[in-house]
Order: sequence, then C-alpha cells, then structure tokens
Amino acid sequence: MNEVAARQDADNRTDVDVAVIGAGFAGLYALHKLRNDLGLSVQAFEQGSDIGGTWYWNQYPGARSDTEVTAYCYSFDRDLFDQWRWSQRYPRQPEILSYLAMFADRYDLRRSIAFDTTVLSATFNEQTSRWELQTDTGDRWTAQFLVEGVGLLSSTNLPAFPGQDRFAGEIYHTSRWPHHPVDFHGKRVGVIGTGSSGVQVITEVAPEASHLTVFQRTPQYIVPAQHGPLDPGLLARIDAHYDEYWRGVLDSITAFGFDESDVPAATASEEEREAVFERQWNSGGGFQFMFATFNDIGTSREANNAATAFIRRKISQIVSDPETAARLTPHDLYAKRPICCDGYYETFNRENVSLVDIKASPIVQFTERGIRTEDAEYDLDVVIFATGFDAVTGNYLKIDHRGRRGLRLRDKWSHRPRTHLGLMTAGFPNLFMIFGPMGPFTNQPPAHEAQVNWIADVVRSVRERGMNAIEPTQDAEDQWIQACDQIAYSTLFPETNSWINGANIPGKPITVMFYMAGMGSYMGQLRDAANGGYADFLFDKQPVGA
Ligand code: N01
Repeated sequence: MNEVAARQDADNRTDVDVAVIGAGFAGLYALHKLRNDLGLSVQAFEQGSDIGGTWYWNQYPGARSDTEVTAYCYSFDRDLFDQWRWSQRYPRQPEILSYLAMFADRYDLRRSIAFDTTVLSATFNEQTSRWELQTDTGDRWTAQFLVEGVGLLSSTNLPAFPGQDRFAGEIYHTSRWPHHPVDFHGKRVGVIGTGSSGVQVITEVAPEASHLTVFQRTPQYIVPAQHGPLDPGLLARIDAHYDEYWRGVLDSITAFGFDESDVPAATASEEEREAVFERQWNSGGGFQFMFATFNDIGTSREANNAATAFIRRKISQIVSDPETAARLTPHDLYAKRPICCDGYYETFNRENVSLVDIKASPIVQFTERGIRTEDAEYDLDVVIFATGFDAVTGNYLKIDHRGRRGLRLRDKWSHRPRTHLGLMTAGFPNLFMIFGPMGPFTNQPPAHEAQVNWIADVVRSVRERGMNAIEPTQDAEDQWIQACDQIAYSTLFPETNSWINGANIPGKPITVMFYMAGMGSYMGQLRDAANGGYADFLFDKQPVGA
C-alpha cells in the first residue's frame, strides 16, 4: 500500500498517523505493519543510536537468548525464515542484533526512525483526538495513534551504594554495556546480581578475569541450557509444517516452541519424575525444565518441591566445596522467571572464583579500592552490576503520559498498573502498549507479532467506522485485572518475590503484572475482542479538529 506522508501543522509540529516508540523486536514490527501494510504515515522514536532494543543495550559478555531461536524470530515472512540461517540453538547477542538489522533493511525501516531520541511526554488532546509528543531533541510531533514497544525489561535498575562515586575502578551495568570490548584479563572483577544477566556474565568473565567475586543476594535455580547447533531435525519439521509450527507456538502456554507436558507430577512415581527431570537437565532449557517436564511445576507445591529437590541435588553434586554449594542452594519455591545457563555451578569450582553472600553480610559501601561488606573488604578493578530492571512498568512511567482530562498515567498506576488485555488503558485513547502490564507471561517475539496484528486491526476498524479514537471501558479493564489476579493466585508465582511482581525495586507496588493463563488462552481473548466487534471498547465519534 502507498504510504501517506507526514504533514507539518500550523504550530510547527509534524503530524503523522502513528507514532511508534522503540525500535526493538516489537517496535520494528509495528513500524513495518502500520507503515508498509496499512500505508499509514508512521514515525518511530528510539533512545539508542541504532535499532535492536534489548539487543542493542545488552551487549555484555555472554548475552544470548535462552529461547530456542526457531521461536525467537518473526514468523509472518516465510521467506525471511527460510533465508536467515541461525548458527546455533541459543544465538549470542551479536547474531540477534544482525538479524534485526537485516529485518530493518529488508523493510526499509530506518528512514522512519529518529535515533538518539527520547520521548519525554505524550499528551492526549481531546479537541483533536491526537497525541502530542515532546522529545528531548526539542521536536514536537502529533499522532492519532501511539504504539509503544518500550521494553518489558529495559528500564535499568542501578542501585546506588554509598561511596560508589569514589570507586577508582570501572563500573558497568549489563543492560547499558559499552559498544566496545571490555578487557578483563588480569583484572579483579566483582559481579553484583545472579539473575539471568548475572549468570551469563559470570560464566563468561570467569575464565578471563584474574579473580571473580560474585556478590549474591538470593540464590536461584539454574539449569543447563545445553547450547549447541540447531537440531536439523527440528528445522526440517518446521520446514515441512511451517504454519502448524507457529499455530502450535501461539496455542501453547509459553510460546517457546517446545512440546509442553500435559502430565501432572503427582501421577508419576518418584523414579519416573527423577528420570523426566534428568532427561530435561540433559537436553536443557529453563522454561523447558519448568513446562516440558510436568504441567504443574508452577501450580502445585508437590510438583514444585520435586523439581527443586532435583536441582538442589545437582548443585551439591556439581559444586565441590560444600559451603559454596550451600550458599548457591535456593530454598524458596521455583517460581521466578526460569533461568538456564551452561556451566554456571561449575564456575564456582574454579580457583579464581569466590562467592559472597550479601544477604548474610550486606554491602555497606564502595571504597576507592572496591566493595566493603559488613564483614570484609574486596579489592576490585571492575564492578559489573547485573541488577536487572524496573520491569514491566518502568519505561512507560518514564514518559509523562497524560490522557483525558489531564489524567497522568503515573497517578492512574500509582497503586498498580491497570490495562485491558495488556494493551490499552481506560482514559488514554489510541494508546497501545506492546507487551504492556497484564499482558501474557511468554516468549516475546511471537506475542509481539500477535499483539501488533491485533493493534493494526483495531486501527483499521477505527478508521473504517469513521471514528477517531478507541479506548477500553472501565468495566472491561476492571474485569481484566480481576481475571489476571485470579489466574496468578492460582499459581505459585505470587509467592516468590522478583521483577515479575515488582518486588525487586524498593518502593514499587508489589502486585500481579501478568496474564498467566498462557499464550493460547491470551490469543483467545484477543480473538474474542475482535470478533465481538470490540464491544468492550468505547469508540469516539468526535471529528478531528472539532
Ligand atoms: O535481572 P534480575 P536480570 N543489591 O532481576 C540482584 C531477562 N533476561 O537482568 O534476587 C544486591 O532477574 C538480585 O538479587 P535478588 C529475563 O526475563 C533474559 O538478571 O533481588 N543485589 C538478582 O540477583 C530475566 O528474568 C536473558 O535478591 C541486587 C539480580 O540482581 C530478566 O531479563 C538474559 C540488588 C537481578 O536479577 C531480568 O534478568 C538476561 C541490590 N541492591 C535477562 N538489586 C536471557 O537469557 C538487585 N540485585 C534471554
């Protein structure tokens, strides 16, 4: 379809049909879909100097996807799937970034993206039914629709320890890694944090550093990834049944593309469970360990206990020093975002790696020479923060959104984020959040694609009906929140603290932030909304400019 050009208005603002924020997996697809398929004028804004989102910022050593890559890519373009040949099962960050760069070039997306540009505010003008955007470059834009792919895990959590400024060495955060190699040879390195980012950077840096000190607050359950070449059999099966494969991804719980178990752990004997866990340990994958072994690890205490007992035994078998093994052993539920990494526990058998339990002896301050905990001081040349993100809501709340009657998103969400379908929020018409709060807890690229396709249908529908704006009813939003809560509380996830419920950020409301009934169920909700003629939404008839 021919693309509509942007216009300059009387106030020197540039008017477009759609503004997209973010040029990662989600934003790039939104830009392509809305500009190239729907023929709308679209302008995208990206904080980074290039495309990639997560894969632009997280260039730390060891960064890679832990989703099998056949489901960590776009599905809508079969030729693209066939032409791009991934080198391995879980590609490293540079390979994923190259894939996204190729995607941007294939669809000529860069010309519509303003890089190094942060959107500071987005204000809905009720007279014109348009969003007015202000950027940090001083530019002003208006758009009828605002589509945000700002990243679920993108707003950096950088704790401020006393004395940090005095530290004479280098400080890095995994999610704001410099775009040049960092040399660790001969250096004493400290890593704070042992989540997905931490375990990847720890295993990668350990062989290089002269000494690595890991500052661990909470141990996690980590299973091997079993990286390796892509299984040619899997590729051949996808090739022969391409549409069926992707339908399966969207019909599943996790959207990871593996066969999920339908067997409750309680129906298996202890020996059978052990054999199932052992098989999965040897074939690898975090989500696989949680969802391909049995179907109730995330919902039944008995099943969960069986899984954690197995992993604890593995830790004690792998880690040779019993004290270190004890400190690495979690005792809570296995109900955080599952992690996989090859060689993590083995790393603690290295002579040059030591583990500090900062729950037992918290960090008191940074000194010029390193880090002081309550009972020791560690001399360091480099400190790596692997402390994660102000997840889910962080980046939405950094933009000063104002909806109808000047309502601020920050105020509306002060107790908890509220959306309908994880995509829209009442009082903020024509604002779409890709993977927004109360969206599915799944592998992201297939979910992005499904959500953007849904958004494109809504945009089309608004225009075809001769309307100007759409937003969910308050009632629909309330019911969605209630459903999300009910579903989440039928699982074990709310019983552990992590970024999933906001508990990792001091002062942030601890609350349900996901629709945890799985991708298949979520797809049903999207379909119902569209097939029902968007009955849960209000269309605004007010003509533009009235
Ligand atoms: O962040 P995290 P992450 N003092 O929040 C610790 C995705 N991802 O960047 O557990 C000391 O999980 C914190 O300790 P505690 C993936 O979805 C995917 O690692 O709060 N420590 C924890 O150990 C993942 O789940 C990949 O007690 C502090 C760590 O820092 C999500 O991103 C790779 C602290 C943070 O762990 C987040 O992962 C990377 C403080 N003040 C990320 N504050 C793939 O493999 C925090 N910590 C695809």
